[in-house]
Amino acid sequence: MTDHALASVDPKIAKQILLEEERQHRTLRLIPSENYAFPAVMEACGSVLNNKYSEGYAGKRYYEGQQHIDVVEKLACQRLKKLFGVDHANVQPYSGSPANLAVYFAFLKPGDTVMGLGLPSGGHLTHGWGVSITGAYFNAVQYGVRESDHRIDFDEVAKLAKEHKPKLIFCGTTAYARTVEFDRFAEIARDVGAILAADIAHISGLVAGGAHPTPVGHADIITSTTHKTFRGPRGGMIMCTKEHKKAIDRAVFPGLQGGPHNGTTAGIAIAARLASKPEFRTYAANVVSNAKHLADELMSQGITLVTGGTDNHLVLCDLRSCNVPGKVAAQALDRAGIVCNYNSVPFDTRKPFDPSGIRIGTPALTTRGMGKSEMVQLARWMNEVIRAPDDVGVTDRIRGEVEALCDSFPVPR
Ligand code: DSN
Repeated sequence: MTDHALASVDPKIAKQILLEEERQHRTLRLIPSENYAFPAVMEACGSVLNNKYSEGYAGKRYYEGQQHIDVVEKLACQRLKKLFGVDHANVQPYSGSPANLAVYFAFLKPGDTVMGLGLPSGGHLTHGWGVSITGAYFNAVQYGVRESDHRIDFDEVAKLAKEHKPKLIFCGTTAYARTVEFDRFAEIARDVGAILAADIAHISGLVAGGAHPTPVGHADIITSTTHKTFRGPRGGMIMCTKEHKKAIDRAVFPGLQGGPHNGTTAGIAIAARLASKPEFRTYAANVVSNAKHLADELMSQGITLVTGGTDNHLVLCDLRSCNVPGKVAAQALDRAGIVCNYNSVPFDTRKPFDPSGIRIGTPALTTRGMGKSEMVQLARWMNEVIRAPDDVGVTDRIRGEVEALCDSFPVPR
């Protein structure tokens, strides 16, 4: 075998990977959908499994040479079934959006009605938002959050469901700091005969680790990415009850995709194994307690939080009372080594590309082993930067302090 080290084959790309590795080490990663994958997952993703085509499912492939891939895929499915307590798991979706598209393809025809949480209320593009194919090809009805407390308005969900009779209801969020009440969604879906799909992309690690109620027993279909709180590879998965197994499998392949990404499949299997360990339950609980500590300290610094706190891994800051647009704050924080994303807040009057809030979360910092005192310190740094986003002295000083903290909490390798 010839060992062509990346640095000699493509020094430009090698350099950027090295710099990115350094950036990930020297900054505080607060984007709630990001994390550090388990090192064993990274190893599997870069393995020879990349080189194999495997269209079909274990035991029924369109290519020979599946002796090892079949074992890997079966292990991934078995482990997910056990971990989440579901009848069936499909690990082939390339990521969360294709997983959700497969659900549409399994149950809806173009023009059929789907209901989902609107993007400005913390939903996802693929839950029927207008600019997504799901809003363009289906009759999408969007529910929202209450203006008074920014929590999901179940009266509105029930009313819209009765009025529009959707075939499919999506629940699940990308910018919502509160527990998703799957039981209440299930009751509404049952009343109107809709399929309920729970998109747990953000919280699948919390669900697996017992830090968020499970949708199992409430939702017919569960979709997720595998790289967020779950700490697996960039990928997707769909879990479902027995009755929907065939429809889901067909929708993924041959409906939507060709060959699965086998390195990713192995990564999902590894993440599922690691997520079943007691340490992962501790991790999931710590993600939530860290988010609460961060939220509490931000509020005591005078920063307004949407819904006034958090139940999960995520905190949505409304910066209108600080008179700083979300993007200005996010860019200043980035200069200080604190990486988050600007985000709309419910009923935002600013545009999505220049909104009023920032979205932060604790999955990655918790993976690095940070706890309460680091969260308190972080909230204080954030407050200083948000109050003086143009003050280079402040951002430079905090950047140095952030780097010192990062050195004490190395990223998993
Ligand atoms: N990109 C994901 C997030 O950041 O929440 C959703 O797709």
